[in-house]
Amino acid sequence: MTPPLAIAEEVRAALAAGRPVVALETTIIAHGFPYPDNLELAAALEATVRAAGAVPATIGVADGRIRVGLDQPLLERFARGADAEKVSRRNLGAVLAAGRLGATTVAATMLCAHLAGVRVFATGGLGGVHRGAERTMDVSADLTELARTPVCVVCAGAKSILDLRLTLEYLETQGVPVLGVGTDRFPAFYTRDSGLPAPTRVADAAEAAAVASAHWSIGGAGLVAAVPIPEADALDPAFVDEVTERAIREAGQRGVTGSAWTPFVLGFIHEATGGRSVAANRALVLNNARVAAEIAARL
Ligand code: PSU
Ligand code: MN
Repeated sequence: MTPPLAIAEEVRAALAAGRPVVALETTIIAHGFPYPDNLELAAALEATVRAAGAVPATIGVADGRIRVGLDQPLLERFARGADAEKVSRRNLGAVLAAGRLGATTVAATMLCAHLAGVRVFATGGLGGVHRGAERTMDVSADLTELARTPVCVVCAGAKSILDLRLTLEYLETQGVPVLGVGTDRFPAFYTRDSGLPAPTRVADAAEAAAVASAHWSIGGAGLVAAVPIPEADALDPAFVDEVTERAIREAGQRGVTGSAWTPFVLGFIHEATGGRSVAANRALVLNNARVAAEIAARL
């Protein structure tokens, strides 16, 4: 059986010619940002990747196929996306078989990027080990995907809605390199420093690409290239902590668990902070797209 891949002509041509390609996910479009900001962001991300010399490949599932490179009508469907299902590795087959619309998470986007031959992927924040995971066993499939699929995920670290210390422990156990790009601190999405060290420091995109190549040469799988949010866009850590605590408490009181937990908490934070977290989120994703294009160009 071959996977039902539908690769856009521009992406196919770039891959065939060995030109740099950067994958982008659809969960942040469908569930991460409000409409129509999300549609504008999707276009801005693609433009940023192009400006940095790579071809964007936004990935999602529609009509029984994995779409690598989306046209405008399909981007619009994801952006309006109330009907888009959150797709990870576990339900990718089910969504394909039923022909439903699927917004791919980090895990599913990595899997699809790899099937298409794309090695670098830019996103906002990684999923991780949840607080209280020693009781709930809620560990994002993003982490196990990193352990099995050779794609470099460029992100701004992970949000402190997670247990970041355990997230780094888990990645270490799974043999996933975590690179701090231009930093020796592990970034925490809205803020530049989670209070934890980045396991490996690299100076820049070129050094990140060199580590990725070496890692893949020895049969390694995924890597995390963690890029701190630009200084000017970072939020105040005390403010982020306070809102995060409230968001988590609210999710607990409403009994939100499982795959619904992350979208609920992110949505709560966006509403509670007005435009501030959305603006920071937008800035960091765009920055990651640029760095991802630079890494892809060096590979
Ligand atoms: N973290 C964020 N923003 C996001 C996500 C995580 O800061 O948009 C999304 C990503 O698509 C990620 C998914 O892959 O949530 C993880 O969900 P879960 O925790 O259910 O594995
Ligand atoms: Mn989970």
